[in-house]
Amino acid sequence: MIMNIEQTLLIIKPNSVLNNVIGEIYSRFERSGFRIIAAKMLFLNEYQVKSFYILHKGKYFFDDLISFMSSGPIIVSVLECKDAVKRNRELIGHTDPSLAITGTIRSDYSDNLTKNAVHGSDSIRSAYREIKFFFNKNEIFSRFIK
Ligand code: 3AN
Repeated sequence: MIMNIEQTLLIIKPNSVLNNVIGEIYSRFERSGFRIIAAKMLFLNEYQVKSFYILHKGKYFFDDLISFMSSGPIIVSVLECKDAVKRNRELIGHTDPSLAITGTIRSDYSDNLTKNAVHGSDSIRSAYREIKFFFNKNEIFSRFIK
């Protein structure tokens, strides 16, 4: 096994699907050396979104987040490369698009703080849980990890 190769979850959120920038977002990852090793389009119901975002339950933005994420189709993907978790977060940028560095995905494609274009796993542990939440092992096609 090659060291430091990681897998992480990317969600292209409903506003990005609506704004027709799925390909542009994928291109940024491909150009940066990520491989897309799993992908599907889903339209989650509130129950499913709540269970994905369970750790945010009780926060003031929880209800808005749930209704937004269940408002339209999303794309869920597994991305793979060296240090994928950290590099995914770097390309995505700050949660609040007004604080995101110019050239990051959230700076370029967010509509506001809730509709902030994409989600990326925030740690190796979250990536493991989030990938498992959406994908079976036989739906993931690693180029590196057996
Ligand atoms: P990130 O996605 O950068 O890891 P989290 O996990 O803290 O951020 O938040 C999950 C999602 O909840 C964000 N992507 C955003 O859509 C929404 N969110 C986070 N913080 C706020 C906030 N202060 N106000 C409104 N929505 C928020």
